[in-house]
Amino acid sequence: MTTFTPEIQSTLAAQGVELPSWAFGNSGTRFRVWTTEGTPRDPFEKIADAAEVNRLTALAPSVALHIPWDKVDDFGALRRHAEDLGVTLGTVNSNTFQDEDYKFGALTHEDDRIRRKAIDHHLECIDVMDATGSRDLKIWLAEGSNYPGQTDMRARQDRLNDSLGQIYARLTGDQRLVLEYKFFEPSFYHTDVPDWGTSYAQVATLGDRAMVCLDTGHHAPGTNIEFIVMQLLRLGRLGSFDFNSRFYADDDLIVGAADPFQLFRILVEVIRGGGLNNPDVAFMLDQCHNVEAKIPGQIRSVLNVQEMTARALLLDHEALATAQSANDVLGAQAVFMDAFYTDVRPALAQWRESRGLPADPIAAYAASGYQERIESERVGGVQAGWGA
Ligand code: AOS
Ligand code: ZN
Ligand code: ZN
Repeated sequence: MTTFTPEIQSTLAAQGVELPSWAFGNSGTRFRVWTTEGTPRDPFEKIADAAEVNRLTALAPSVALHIPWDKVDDFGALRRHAEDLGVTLGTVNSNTFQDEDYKFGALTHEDDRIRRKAIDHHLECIDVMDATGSRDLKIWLAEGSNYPGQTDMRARQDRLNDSLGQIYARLTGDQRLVLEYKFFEPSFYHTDVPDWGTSYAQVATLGDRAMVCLDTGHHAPGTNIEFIVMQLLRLGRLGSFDFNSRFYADDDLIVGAADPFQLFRILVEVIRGGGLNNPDVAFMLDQCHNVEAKIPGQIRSVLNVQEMTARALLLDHEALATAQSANDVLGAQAVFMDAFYTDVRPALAQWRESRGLPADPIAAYAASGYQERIESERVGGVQAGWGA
């Protein structure tokens, strides 16, 4: 069986992956939102479910919020509730994609009234961050156009920059603005922040506390995502990951399910670039569990990240560097694949037990009675937010 050095063990022990509150709500596709028994009825119950994932894995110390989906009267109370359950409130995600006014844009809109409304929504999100103690404001924009000639793409970049500048100016202390990119959807001809280069160009003008968010599902098929990870780390602008996996589009499936090798390659570059357990690079999930059970789905997800991290930590960098500098193509590839093919699951199970955690967190969840309890207690759970 593989053994982990004390150094690898302490690196693994320090790992944390932020869970999205929306992963615990009902979700689906544009065709149907499926209901699941035991679905949380409010943000407090979403936090409780997220805390259960952390209790069984010690891997999920914080929960991301989405505003207004997670709007409550008293964010201080939500924060205390989270802390009582051993987790913290993390990234605050804004939402400018479900309001009639934003049909033709929000932070890029031509109409000053609508653009002002979108900026004010972000300022409100920063008020929430002040109350929750959150550091990051994550902005994903559903803006763009469907037809060539429909809009002035360049003027929209200028308005976007002005809007982001106004939002950034409201941040205080160690708060950050993190701008997510996505190459399509809901617009299909052009998207206002389609790629890492545009996100980087926008945030670089704002200041040091403006960063790029890389969602692994937001690239064209075949894109070398680990190259982007390497470049953003090199430039000091990789603020966060939205981890998930995809087969075709922005599928938001369990991270590491579609292409574990890609997750491994990304983690190799994260480690190479000093991004692992680096507070400047937040690891988050951005997933929806449409057909699988939600809490075990999140447990599976954080374990997948942990397993690929362990494999990436086993990469023999010395042997790799030797092969690389000798242009030993097959030798370098063999070293790389040796790490990828190492089955770390038995060693991780044993290590978990040595730390007082269940060897098999999914089995422990099934045996805990938590699912039965929430199914009997909660009736009328909420959607993740789509259409809510
Ligand atoms: C949308 O595609 C993005 O991934 C965003 O991060 C979004 O806010 C998230 O999926 C929640 O709906
Ligand atoms: Zn995302
Ligand atoms: Zn997405």
